[in-house]
Amino acid sequence: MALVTADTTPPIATREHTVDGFTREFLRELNFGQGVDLTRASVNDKYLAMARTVRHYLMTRWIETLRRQAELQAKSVAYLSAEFLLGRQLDNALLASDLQDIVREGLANLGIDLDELREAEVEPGLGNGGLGRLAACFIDSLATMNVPSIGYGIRYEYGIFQQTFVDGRQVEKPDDWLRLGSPWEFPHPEAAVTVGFGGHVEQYQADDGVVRRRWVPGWSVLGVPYNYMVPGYAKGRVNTLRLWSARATHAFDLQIFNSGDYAEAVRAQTFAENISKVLYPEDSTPQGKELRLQQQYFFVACSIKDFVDQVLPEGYDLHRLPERIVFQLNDTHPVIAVPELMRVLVDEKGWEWDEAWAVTKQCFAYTCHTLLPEALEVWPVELLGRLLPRHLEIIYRINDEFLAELRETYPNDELRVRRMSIIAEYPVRAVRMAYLATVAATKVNGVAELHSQLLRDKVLDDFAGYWPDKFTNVTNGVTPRRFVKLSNPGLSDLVTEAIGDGWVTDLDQLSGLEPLADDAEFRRRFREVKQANKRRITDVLAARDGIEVHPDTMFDVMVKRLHEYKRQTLKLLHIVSLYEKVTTGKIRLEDVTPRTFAFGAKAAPGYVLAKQIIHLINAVGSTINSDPALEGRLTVAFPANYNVTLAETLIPAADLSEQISLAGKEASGTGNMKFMLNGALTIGTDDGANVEIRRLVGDENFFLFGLTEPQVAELVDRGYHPSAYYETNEDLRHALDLIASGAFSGGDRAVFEPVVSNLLNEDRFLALADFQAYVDAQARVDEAYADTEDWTRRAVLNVARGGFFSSDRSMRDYIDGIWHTHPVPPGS
Ligand code: GL2
Repeated sequence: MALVTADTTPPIATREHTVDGFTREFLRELNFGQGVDLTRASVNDKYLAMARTVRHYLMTRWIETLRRQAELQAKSVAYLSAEFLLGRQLDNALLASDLQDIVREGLANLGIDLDELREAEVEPGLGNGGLGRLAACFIDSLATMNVPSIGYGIRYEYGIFQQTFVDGRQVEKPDDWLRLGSPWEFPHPEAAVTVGFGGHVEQYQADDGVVRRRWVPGWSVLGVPYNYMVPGYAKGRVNTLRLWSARATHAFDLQIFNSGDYAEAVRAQTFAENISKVLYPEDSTPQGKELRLQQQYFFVACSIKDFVDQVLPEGYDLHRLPERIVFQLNDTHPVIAVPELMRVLVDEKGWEWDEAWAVTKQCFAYTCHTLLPEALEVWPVELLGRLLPRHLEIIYRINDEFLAELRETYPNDELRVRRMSIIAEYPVRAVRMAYLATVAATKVNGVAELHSQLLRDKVLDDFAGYWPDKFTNVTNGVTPRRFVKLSNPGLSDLVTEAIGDGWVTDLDQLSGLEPLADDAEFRRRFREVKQANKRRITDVLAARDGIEVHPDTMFDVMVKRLHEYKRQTLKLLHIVSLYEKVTTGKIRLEDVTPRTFAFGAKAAPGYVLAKQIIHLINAVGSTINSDPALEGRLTVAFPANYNVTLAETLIPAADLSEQISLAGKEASGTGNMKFMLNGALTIGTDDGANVEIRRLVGDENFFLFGLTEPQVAELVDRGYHPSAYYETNEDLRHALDLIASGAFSGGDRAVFEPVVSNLLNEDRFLALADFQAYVDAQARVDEAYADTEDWTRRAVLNVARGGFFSSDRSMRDYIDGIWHTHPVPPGS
């Protein structure tokens, strides 16, 4: 690698890419970094030393990437996201540095098992679910594709809570992910920035004689950046993820401390540091908490300041900002960045409003990730004005001008104008962040075709009517590096042997597997891989959770956050119904396809019904699992604390992927894509990206069921009465009655009464309406599974036709349709 590209550039130290070279570096880190010798080193010492050694091997590329970027000032993407659900870092770093074999051998020579050290890594759970994991996939793809980009987010001290089960009930524990050290981050306290809050706005006469307004914050905090490497696969760029940590501007008040009031002395410090203390655990249904708005403003203010003052060269003409950056707003969480950039340009740089708005409007693009009305963030004016008074003024002015523009276009339609106002008047006066984002953004995108269509037709229909060209779709994707190459080495090897390894960066090449679906020998080997993956998860579940499963059963898997709209209850009703029929002799056990029903799901701690559903799944599971007659036939496996690490072993083992949300509610889903790429067949509704999965894989290779979105809308309009389904469907009635009878709660009928009565009386997401269709689809699954060869053929076709769901393709769509950036390889 050419390290010196200009005479004036000093060389960057490199590492010898050999077993001996690695071993030397590793021992050096252990001795000089950890301060221990090999004989006394703990597993954590060895893990930390190895992690640091591995990151050294990526350092040249990182420094080179940063240097080139500073030199070229190529247009970049700043991905603003309150969540980055990274998962473990080590494997990805080993892959990106091409060190896997070297490290394994080098460690083995020292008597160390790489796998033991891999297990020591605590994953950074800085996200709730799909939205956060998507951000992590996107930055992986951007680095691999050599696109200049930076991720900006929050370094939560506590990530998504650790879930445990006590008597089947969810109990949350703080996720102290930093406690054993965090070798992947690079703190830069010297680059801290100050962020203000509260206070008031004042008028003053500027030097040029013009009367201006400025914000006088009441208090402020420091944002300390922590940099993470984002290494692209195979010699790609090493981009940066910059996460902000809040610190107090003053450690504590010495005078108060001296007077003996210790708690009071550190109060301000505690208050400031609370901002980045913990990730809010609500997925898709945010609560309008003040601290959450503080978090949002904190990280976007830090990021904009960082970009303008640090990343851009000194004296950069901000009128040209859109040539240099696009801020991608990952959902509404970072939307306060819009008035913040306006404030910087107007108040701090002294620009005219129109000038600033013209530039600001070109710098943002907005991705919406939801269809649930309760997930569209709205901030009461009272709260926003108290915390960010100047921003509220700016939002009002943006809105005033926008409404004036609308009145010109729709002079006789005041109703429409009010509907489109950024400020809602009811039930309290509040700022609609999705509307603000839509007004400011160059493009607004949904995350799957159906979702983008529903955004245009329903959620943001007035805006789509006004700005038809602003709206677009980018279907989500997942990184094949983490979710195939690393998590499913057996399948990766088989695929590479068949079609070469180009698929890792060009997933469309998987289509080369298509003819092999008809090759009996390939199918046999494909099945062997699946079987080995089932054995692997069987071992993991036994060791991790003490759960016994049988690798010879069909693995039927539903892993995602617990939410009513995702309808875990639908799957549960199917299981209960099956159990009821077997135990009452309505069907013979020999006729039941042996299945392992696997669940993984966290419920937001304040979401009472979701937690009751978790309890019910566990209760049904323990009844079924302790029935000796069902041993090896029906098993329910619900490991606690589903996270990225568990996903990486569970998904490759799945035969059947459950994607059963009510049509029109799941924006996209990304788990559905991971299952497909790992050779599971989907049972699913016509929702989110399922629609595209089914179109690509073909109807015959997908188990479709349930109401379509228009049918749902029609049924709800007509008036939905869940009890009618209970009354007319005998199987459903028996299943619900069994739960209500206390059969799964030691005879106590009260325990699950709320779940049952919610389904019977409310059932917001129409589980009962789709029950029969779901059960029928499951019967088709059984039938198909019985033909092993044909099932494998379909599974191979799922892999072969899944290339579209690479996050590399998503990135290409964003680049072509929204960002208009260009790749810049590190050494170019
Ligand atoms: C989500 C959607 O619910 C999910 O369907 C989508 O795949 C992801 C990523 O686009 O975004 N929206 C959301 O708030 N969360 C999601 O997972 N948490």
